[in-house]
Amino acid sequence: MTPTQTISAPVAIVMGSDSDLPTMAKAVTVCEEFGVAYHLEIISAHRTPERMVEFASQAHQSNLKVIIAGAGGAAHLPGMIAALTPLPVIGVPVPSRHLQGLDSLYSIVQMPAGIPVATVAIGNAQNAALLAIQILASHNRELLTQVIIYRQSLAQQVQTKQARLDE
Ligand code: RP5
Repeated sequence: MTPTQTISAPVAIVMGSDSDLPTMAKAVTVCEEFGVAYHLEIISAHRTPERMVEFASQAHQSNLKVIIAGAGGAAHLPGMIAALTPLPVIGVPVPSRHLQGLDSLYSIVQMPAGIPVATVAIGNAQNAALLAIQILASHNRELLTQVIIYRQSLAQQVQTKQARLDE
C-alpha cells in the first residue's frame, strides 16, 4: 500500500471493492486519454475503515488535487472521504446488484450542508474523470486546451450523426 503522503498523482480514483472496477475503469480510461496521472486504490469504508481515515485525512499533504470515489449499495466511501479531506471529492454511484444503483446514488448525493460531494450519474465514472480534469484545468492552460478540443470532438460527432440523417 502506498503511503498517502508519497502519492505523486494529482487524481485519486478509489473504490469500495474490486467489483466496482468495471465501472471505475471508465475514469481510468479518461485520465489516460488526457495524460493525467492517477492513483488507483481499493479503499472500503466498511472493510478497511482505518485505511480510509489514513488516506482521506492525509490526502491534502500529498500531490493529490481531487479525489474520485466510487461505491455501491451502502455507499459511504465518498461522503466519509469528503468529511476527512479539504480536497474536492467526486462521487460515483456504482450500479448495485439489487437496486440498480439507486441506493448508491441516494447514499452519495444526500450530503449534509457543509460537506459537499460532487455526485455524477449512476455508473458515470467517465464524467467523474472529466470533472476532475476540468478542476485541474482551471489552473493548467494546456489541460484547458485539451478539454476544449475534447468538447469540439463531441460537437463534431453530433454533426457527423446529423449529416448521416440528412443523407
Ligand atoms: C461496496 O459494496 C462496494 O463499493 C461495492 O459496490 C459493494 C459490493 O462489494 P463486494 O461485495 O462486491 O465486494 O462497499
